[in-house]
Order: sequence, then structure tokens, then C-alpha cells
Amino acid sequence: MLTLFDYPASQNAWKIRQLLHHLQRPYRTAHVSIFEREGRTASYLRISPAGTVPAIQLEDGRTLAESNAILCFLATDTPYLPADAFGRAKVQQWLGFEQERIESVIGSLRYWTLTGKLERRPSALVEMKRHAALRALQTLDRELAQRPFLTEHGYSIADIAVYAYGSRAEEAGCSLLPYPHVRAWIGRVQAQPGFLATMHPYSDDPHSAAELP
Ligand SMILES: N[C@@H](CCC(=O)N[C@@H](CS)C(=O)NCC(=O)O)C(=O)O
Repeated sequence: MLTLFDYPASQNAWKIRQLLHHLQRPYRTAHVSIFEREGRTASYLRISPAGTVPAIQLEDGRTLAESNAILCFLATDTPYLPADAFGRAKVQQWLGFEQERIESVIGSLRYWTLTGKLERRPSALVEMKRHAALRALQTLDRELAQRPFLTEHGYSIADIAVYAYGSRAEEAGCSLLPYPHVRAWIGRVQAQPGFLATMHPYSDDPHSAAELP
């Protein structure tokens, strides 16, 4: 059975939980206590080069890290990734956008805010991220005014990936009120059959106030 290396509060890991749930694919969970340095052990670094979750291990022992690479792998030959080269490349376009402009911007601001680390970050860095977050939300709103999901294909792993942190923008201090098309899209993603609504707050982990190694 496939193993998912997971940390409950990780929205990057939620992406994989969500897709596995859609696919009704059974898996076992191996928890990685990222604030207690479990991501930095020699054995875990062989699974995930950067020591991050999520990662997966297949039945045959092969391992794969980076949430969006895992999404692409698991979604191949399923309705969540187009079969044609151009359709797949359009999904990749949004997966790149997600890593550069959502996960590393809204995801970071949210993580710092929810774990009490924001005040310890240089204000210029926070301002830069806030500016980038607003730009990303404007981009999404403009695009989602034109079609119900991120690509013409319909609901796909692009939506799962961008939703993971995009939908949590308010927890990062970015109001979604000015973005009606983003809010409507969030509703459409949540209305998908098998949508995984359960969120796990950082506060469930007594170690999450520590800095990551
Ligand atoms: N680009 C990676 C980012 C993964 C990531 O940063 N995961 C966080 C949890 S959301 C983590 O494991 N952090 C632990 C660390 O950086 O040591 C992905 O999309 O999988």
C-alpha cells in the first residue's frame, strides 16, 4: 500500500490527501513531526531531499517528494489531469504559479501568522510578501472571471493545488472580499464530490511555536 509522509497542519500535504480521497485510493500515513526535526533525519532525507512533507513511498519502494510532482504522478490517467500534452502543460502552468506566487507567499504569511512568528520576521519581507499575495489574488480573480476552474479542462489538480493555500488567504491577513471570482471558485471547489473539509490547526501541535530546523 502507498505511504503518505504527512504533517496534519500542512496544506501541501492536504493536496495529496484530497486527491487520494477523490481517487478512493487506500494509503497509510506516516507522521513526520517537522518541528521536532523528524524531517532532517538521514532516513527521511533519502525520501524527501529537502526534508519536507508531503512525500510518498510506493508499494515497490520508490519515493517521491514535492506536492505538485506527487499530484501529477497520482493524477496521471485519471479525470484530475488532462490526457493531452497541451492540457497537461496548462495544468503545469498553474502548478508553477502556485509554488512561486501562492504557496511561498500566502502559505508563508499564513504559517508565520498562525504560529506567532510574523512579528519576528523583517517587516520589509512581510510587506514584500503581502504585496505579492495581493498581486496573486488579483491574477486569480481575473482568470477565474473567465472560466469556472483554472483550466478549460474543468476541476483538476491545478485547482486542488491553488486551493490549498489560496483559499486560506484570510488566515494570512489578506481579505478575500475584493475577489468575488476567487470566492465563487472556492465554493465550486468545496462543492466537488469528496471534498475534504477537515483542517488541522497548527495549535494541535505543541511544538509548532518553534522555528523549523
Ligand atoms: N515545495 C514543497 C514545500 C513543502 C513544504 O515546505 N512543506 C512544509 C510543510 S507545509 C515542511 O515540511 N516544512 C518542514 C521544513 O521545511 O523543514 C511542496 O510543495 O511539497
